[in-house]
Amino acid sequence: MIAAFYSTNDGIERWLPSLRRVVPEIEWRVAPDLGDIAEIEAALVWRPPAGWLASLPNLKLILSQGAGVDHILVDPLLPRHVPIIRLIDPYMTRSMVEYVIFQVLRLHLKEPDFRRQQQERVWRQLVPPSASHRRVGILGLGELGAACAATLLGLGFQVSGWSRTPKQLPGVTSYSGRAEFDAFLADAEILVCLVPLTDETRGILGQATFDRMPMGAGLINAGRGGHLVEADLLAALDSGRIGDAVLDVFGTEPLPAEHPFWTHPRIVVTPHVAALTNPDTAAEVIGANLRRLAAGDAFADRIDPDIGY
Ligand code: NDP
Ligand code: OXD
Repeated sequence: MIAAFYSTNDGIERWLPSLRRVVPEIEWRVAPDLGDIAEIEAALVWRPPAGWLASLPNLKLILSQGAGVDHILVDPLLPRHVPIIRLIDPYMTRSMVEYVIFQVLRLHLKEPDFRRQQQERVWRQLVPPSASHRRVGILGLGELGAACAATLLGLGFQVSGWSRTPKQLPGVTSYSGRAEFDAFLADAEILVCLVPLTDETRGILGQATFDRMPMGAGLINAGRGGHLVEADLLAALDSGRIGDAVLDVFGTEPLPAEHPFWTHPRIVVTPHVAALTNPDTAAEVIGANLRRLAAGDAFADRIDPDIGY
């Protein structure tokens, strides 16, 4: 079988050793040197240009190099009949859990305040509540959000979550749908965004949301830059509605050098590293779906392009 590779992030050399180890039977062709495009049956992609997937006439499977698929669905010429597979990799899930726990603990333990105090040589003992009195809200209780929720619970936090469809996760107070959004937000002293970017969730981190959160709440956005209304965050930080924000994803990446987020005293910027794809472990998951394609079996982790994730 022949598969194509396209990435705005990685060269194929980062992937080939792992892909060859897992699925040695696959021949990989890297855009733009695709040879006879009629031979290509699968494509492993990150942010393919509009129309690129549609140009492959016998494409039978689209594999995302990341967990999110917004970079594929944004293509107006997407061949929507071709199955699209997101990446669920336990390694990535673990990475996201580590990132979220680290950032929640930083906010919970008032590390940003101590950092600011240190700059002013101020010795003031601020006392955080115990974890059992800290309410953490997770937007999105899917693969990543549910894993973060479970670990936060293990640390003793009060955890709630919001999803599109109702969930029953032991120990997690679960809300779903727009009707329950305000109730969810009222409890989110630290809000973690882990929803996919869809028409429904674009701009969800904006003034209307911030106004419904407890005064001085913390915000962690590890979803997508498109979730955040940047001007609304700056206003919410100015007013104290949001105390501190941790941003891993941005509308424009890399974040432009002149962007105000870089120097804002209440914003921590990380360069989209919360859960980086690891080709070594990702190849196992991707290879399994390529083998299903060869065998004519049903795929795992297929997304619904009509819902957007
Ligand atoms: P999943 O598809 O497993 O989970 C998505 C969750 O969001 C589900 O609980 C879903 O609800 C919920 N959701 C989706 N739409 C809505 C909506 N309109 N209203 C309420 N809830 C909604 O995704 P993952 O957990 O695997 O990944 C989440 C996102 O994390 C990715 O799409 C990507 O953008 C981001 N990500 C960021 C990384 C980084 O390094 N910063 C790395 C990896 C991912 P339901 O359960 O009802 O379907
Ligand atoms: C992903 C990401 O979606 O890294 O995997 O953002």
